[in-house]
Amino acid sequence: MTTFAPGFLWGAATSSYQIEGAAAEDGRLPSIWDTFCATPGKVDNGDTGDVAADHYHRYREDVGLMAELGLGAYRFSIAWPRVQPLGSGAVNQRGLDFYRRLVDTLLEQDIQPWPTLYHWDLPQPLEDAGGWPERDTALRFAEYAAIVHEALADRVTHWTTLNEPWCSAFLGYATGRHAPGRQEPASAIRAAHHLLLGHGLAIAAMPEARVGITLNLTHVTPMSTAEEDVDAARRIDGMQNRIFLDPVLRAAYPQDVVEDLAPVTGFDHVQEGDLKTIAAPIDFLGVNYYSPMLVGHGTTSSPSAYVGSEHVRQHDGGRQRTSIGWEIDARGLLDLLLRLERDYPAIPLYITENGAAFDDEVHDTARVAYLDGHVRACAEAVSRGVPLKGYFAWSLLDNFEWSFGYAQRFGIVHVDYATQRRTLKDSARWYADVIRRGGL
Ligand code: PNW
Repeated sequence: MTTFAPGFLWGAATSSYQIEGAAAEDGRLPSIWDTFCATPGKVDNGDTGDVAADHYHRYREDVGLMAELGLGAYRFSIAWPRVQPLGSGAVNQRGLDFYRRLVDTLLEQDIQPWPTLYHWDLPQPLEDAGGWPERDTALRFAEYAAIVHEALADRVTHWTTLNEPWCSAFLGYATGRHAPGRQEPASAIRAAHHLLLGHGLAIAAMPEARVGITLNLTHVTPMSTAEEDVDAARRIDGMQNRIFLDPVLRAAYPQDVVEDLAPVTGFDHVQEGDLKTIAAPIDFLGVNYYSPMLVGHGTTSSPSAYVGSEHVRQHDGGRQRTSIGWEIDARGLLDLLLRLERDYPAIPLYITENGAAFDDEVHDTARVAYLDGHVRACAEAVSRGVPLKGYFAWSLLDNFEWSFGYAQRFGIVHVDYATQRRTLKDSARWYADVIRRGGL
């Protein structure tokens, strides 16, 4: 049997726009995702988050499910456009009240609330003013963080500033696959910086909070030992992992990344003191891992998410894929965790997302196998000295999977969107068992 230390934290994760619905209720105004979904051709099937899993009205039932599974923690995100509908200025108490009710309901069940302040729902007026490529957005984010922190600091201990700034910056402003759907490579680099700056300023605005940031990191391997393939892997590692890890944990952008980006930007948007702000001490690093990357020299479909490294091609590793098309490789998670401990030692790590999209309604054997393999990789990492403190499955519920709409299902709990009926999948029962036994 593979067991984890008694304090190991077992959780599940969701995000506001993906589950809440109630898009126009209690004073919430549009975010960039409402606008994006309303733009024809952006989201499969024309799906939107207007109703989603209706969690805004069903949160009590959903917390009940969490209790049934024995979750120690629940990672969710707070919708900025509920709390500050215009992105600045007036605070909407009804929006804050929803999160107070949710947090209280979690605490009644002894489930630790793990809020994330930003999981991609930027208030539309801030995008109208230029969005993340503008420095002012970082200042607005810190103001919003202070508001939420003040409202919930008495009941929340662990705070996450951002979820996956890579997606916000590079899918939002380079490929345009995510909201706001812009295709401006140089803006994406500015967006990445202002997201990081927002993270640092938010920490300063939340005195005495235990804080972290969640990054979507991966293990990158070159196709061959040929110099140009090895260089391709270095570049992708730079643009996926180190461009966020180094500023946060080493107070500097990686020199090779700065050089690769020289044709795109001179980094003149970086002001004196920014890196010091960004490198404010954090208490944990959240790691979202789904799939590894095998890369080589070549060309990608343009526009690439890897700004400045367009001559890189992703290769097929020959492994099984989930329904969303991502290759399954738990070894990649182990390699990633070992690498983080080697290159960025001592920072406590949490897997804040890991999971798989499959179609099976309830008897989701493939998802059980995916989760089992990845939880085993976590155990192996811990046994090899990685300071991994917890694991959150993505996702508690089937939900709005961004540009794929409702077609891709990541939940361990099935949602029938016609009736909003929740049904535990086999993976949820398997997970409850893992939690109860403290291992596999
Ligand atoms: C993450 N990509 O998103 C998010 O944090 C979740 O909201 C999401 O549901 C989950 O992973 C599954 O997709 C990603 O294209 C979306 O590389 C897209 C990518 C990566 C992560």
